[in-house]
Amino acid sequence: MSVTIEELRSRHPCFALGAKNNNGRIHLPVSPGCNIGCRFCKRDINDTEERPGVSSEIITPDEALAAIEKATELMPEIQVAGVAGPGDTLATSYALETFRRIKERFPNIIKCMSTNGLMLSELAQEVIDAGIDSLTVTVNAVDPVILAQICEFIIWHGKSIEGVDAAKILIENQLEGIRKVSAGGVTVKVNTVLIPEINKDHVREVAKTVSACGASVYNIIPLIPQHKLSHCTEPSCELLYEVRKEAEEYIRVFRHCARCRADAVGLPGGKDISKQIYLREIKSENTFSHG
Ligand code: CLF
Ligand code: SF4
Repeated sequence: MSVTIEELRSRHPCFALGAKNNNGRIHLPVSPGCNIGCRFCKRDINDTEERPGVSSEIITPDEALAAIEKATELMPEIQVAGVAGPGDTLATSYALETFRRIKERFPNIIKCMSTNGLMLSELAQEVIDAGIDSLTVTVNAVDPVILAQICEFIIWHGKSIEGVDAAKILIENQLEGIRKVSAGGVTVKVNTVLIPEINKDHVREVAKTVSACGASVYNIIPLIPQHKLSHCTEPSCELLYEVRKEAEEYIRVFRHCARCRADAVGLPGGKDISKQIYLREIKSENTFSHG
């Protein structure tokens, strides 16, 4: 049984819908590869896929369990174990394997996973069976023409697809996946990266659509302009306030996002003990879209 949204609100730092609840999370960087190409993300997907030797940047499921043990001893406020990258959690099998083992070994830890959702519809039952309590899906647009400006390509069953065709497949799988896992009792949060030049007038539509599919919490993350979207601007506080207000007509909005790294350990936006837990800092770019 997944934990209820009420319990998440009091124990999970990313589901505190009013004031912060001062609980912590450990991110387990077990997921190396990705299967889509977001234009704001600097990871070189093909390099990653062709060189599985990049494992020095990630940890194994065994190391993940040891990391939880150590982190919860050092910092009892840590209530949540999350996998948020550095790649996509459903592009490889490591995240689900890690969660199945956490379920056995640490039954009280909240299991949180975040994904781009490309594989979510196909793997929905496995996500439910792994005992995921909270799942975040990053949905940057529900209109393929808008999404094609944000996501360059997808790797779909071994085939690279680009543009609007890719965006259509991604949106279909995200929404169908959200429907299936929410029906299976998993609490779903949706993240949208707010890109003023591309999706600021579309946030309302995303909030309305994902809410109708079963998502219960929404998080709007300001773009960090980089890579192929370095010409775009970082949203102002006023714009962020406005779009949150629009989204709130349809879904509850989370406001304390700290745009965490995939190896963060501690309180989001507060004390971080990742250097005491992980020997190497992972060499990934900012994974803010994955929270
Ligand atoms: Fe991590 Fe994300 Fe789970 Fe939180 S982060 S996988 S839901 S435990 Fe939280 Fe960090 Fe924002 Fe994410 S503050 S980037 S929303
Ligand atoms: Fe993949 Fe996440 Fe980067 Fe997008 S932001 S390309 S989903 S790793």
